[in-house]
Amino acid sequence: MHKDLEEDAAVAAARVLDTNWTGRYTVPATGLYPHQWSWDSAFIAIGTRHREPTRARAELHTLLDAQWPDGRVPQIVYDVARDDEYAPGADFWRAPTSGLVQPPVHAWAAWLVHCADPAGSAREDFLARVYPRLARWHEYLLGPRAGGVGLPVAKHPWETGTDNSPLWDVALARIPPEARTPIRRPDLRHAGSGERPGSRDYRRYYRLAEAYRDAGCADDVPIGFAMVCPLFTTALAVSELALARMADALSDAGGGAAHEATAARLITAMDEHLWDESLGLYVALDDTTGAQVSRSTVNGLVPLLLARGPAALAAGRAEQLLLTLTGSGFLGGGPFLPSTARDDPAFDPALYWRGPAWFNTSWLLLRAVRALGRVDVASRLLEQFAVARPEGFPEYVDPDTGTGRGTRQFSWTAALTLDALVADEAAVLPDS
Ligand code: 9WN
Repeated sequence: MHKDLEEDAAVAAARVLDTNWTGRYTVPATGLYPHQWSWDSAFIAIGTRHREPTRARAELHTLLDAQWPDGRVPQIVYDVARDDEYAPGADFWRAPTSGLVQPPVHAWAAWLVHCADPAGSAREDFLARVYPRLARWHEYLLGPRAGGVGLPVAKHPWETGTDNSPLWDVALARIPPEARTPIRRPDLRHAGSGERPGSRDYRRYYRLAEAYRDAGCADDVPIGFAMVCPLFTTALAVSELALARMADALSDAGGGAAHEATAARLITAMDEHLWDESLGLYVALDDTTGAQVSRSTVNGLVPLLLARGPAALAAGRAEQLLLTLTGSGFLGGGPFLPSTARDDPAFDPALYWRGPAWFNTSWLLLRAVRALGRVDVASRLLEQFAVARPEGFPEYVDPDTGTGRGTRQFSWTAALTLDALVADEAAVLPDS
């Protein structure tokens, strides 16, 4: 991209983030998502750290302030004054936060935020404040949330962050499409119905959320949905490696080695249970049946982040992932990285996580290939960030045309565009 255009895009991205900043956190989008979302705030902090590191730290503190006593970091922290603008809301959960969670990218984000401004971080005691909370968050995922093979399970599609990915179809089909709660869809005021999950999906989403809520959000009560996801697992492994860096920086004797050992255990289990040789990527595992879900999605490419390092994928896996990433199902079949492979039967270029190219997943893969020195693949992925600004920082884009889809002025699109353009880190986790 031309230098002036890059600067323009960075200035425009910063404007989106400023508009969506509430004073304590950043909403994902002012209309569609008027509260604080868990993994959004992590991605937002990753972009914000370049301009406003104090604000990036505040973003993470605000989220962690909502941590539950059992360690979980909630999917949504509600602005109760705006409860009628998004559903389900605080009234549904009968609590100021959702009882669900989202992928644990937070410790990784916190480490990147720290590295962007070590002096400011030290002044605020940032690492010492967030480290114990992040460690407790991971203990929750590795304790009450551990499934049969020891990897954390998502108990609702919303917890995966990739809500209507075909990875969840079989498990979701077991949930009756009937909920007691009347379903409101304020989301359809802000995005086309062909770009959002359908009403049958929503009835199941509500049914599952009701079951979880009515069980007191206890994890020892089966509710019919428990899925192990390669993206979620990778986020946790990278975040464990980030905790190891933090432990070392805080001179927590033994902490670094323990977190590295946890990351290694997660990666070994993922290699053993989630690899699909015929698809050439990682897939989901249904913890209820023990069956793999052999669908080709971007979630299964994300483990490429773990290609190298103190704990890394089994030999040969990274090379196979790169072939799949550049093959016809993904970047070899069109300009942008689809959420669901082009050759998967569910592929739909407009429908949410069933085809559109999202910016967080492209950023995850960008970071992975940059760390491997694959500038050729990195420049392909950067093409998506070049359309972010002209398309109004959309939530996702058509993977063939780059046309914006979903809502606009979307915070993580802006934040990760900023990061993709200005960050020059060639490592998944910088040293300090
Ligand atoms: C449910 C906020 C969130 C993202 C998710 C994305 C979408 C919500 C929804 O928006 O999910 O959490 O209503 O569709 O799938 O990844 O965190 O941006």
